Amino acid sequence: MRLHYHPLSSYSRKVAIGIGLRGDSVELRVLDALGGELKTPAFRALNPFGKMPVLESKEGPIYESTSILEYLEERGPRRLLPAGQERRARHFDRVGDHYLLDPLGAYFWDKSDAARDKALARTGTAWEVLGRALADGRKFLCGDEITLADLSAAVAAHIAETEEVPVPDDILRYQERLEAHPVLRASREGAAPFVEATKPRRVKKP
Ligand SMILES: N[C@@H](CCC(=O)N[C@@H](CS)C(=O)NCC(=O)O)C(=O)O
Repeated sequence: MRLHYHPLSSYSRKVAIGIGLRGDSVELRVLDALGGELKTPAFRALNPFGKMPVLESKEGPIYESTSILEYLEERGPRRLLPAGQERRARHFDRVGDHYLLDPLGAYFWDKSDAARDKALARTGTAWEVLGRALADGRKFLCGDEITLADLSAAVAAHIAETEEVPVPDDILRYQERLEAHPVLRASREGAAPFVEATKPRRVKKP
């Protein structure tokens, strides 16, 4: 299997982290995303929506980050959707995608006041929701192990930090617990040079 991804892309990072935690043998292929590869007919044949990541599997291309991870989990071993925790894990995965990664991803590229206001409002509520879910002292959203519930939040906390979007202290402590894991640390380190290099392209749109 081969994952077409980019170390800067938040949804790519979510899937690459999931694969790293699961220990799947998947070749990671870095797309020339900044050079326009997502718009090519060859890439559109893999994902008609032109978005990364995409997993090339023996059953054909699979896109949508959660669908890719569910595909891998269905084939075992169960690692990101532990028995008895599936509903909770899927719920926080949805919260993380819609209210953290999407608004932060938009603000990452478009530094308009509107994009910043939306990112602040959405992430502010999402951090409160996650804070309440962690308030019983659990290490991660589903307990002692990192699961699907935590992946978008982990990537989002890093993007919020790079884009100077406020993150509450309880979430910063959660982020520290997440990034103590070598797979999550490697994801941050892989993204960092691209975050820096793309800064001149990430400006307020006219
Ligand atoms: N819902 C999709 C979102 C994927 C997505 O938005 N990917 C971004 C990179 S993080 C992308 O490919 N953006 C390029 C574009 O929209 O042209 C998923 O979960 O995989």
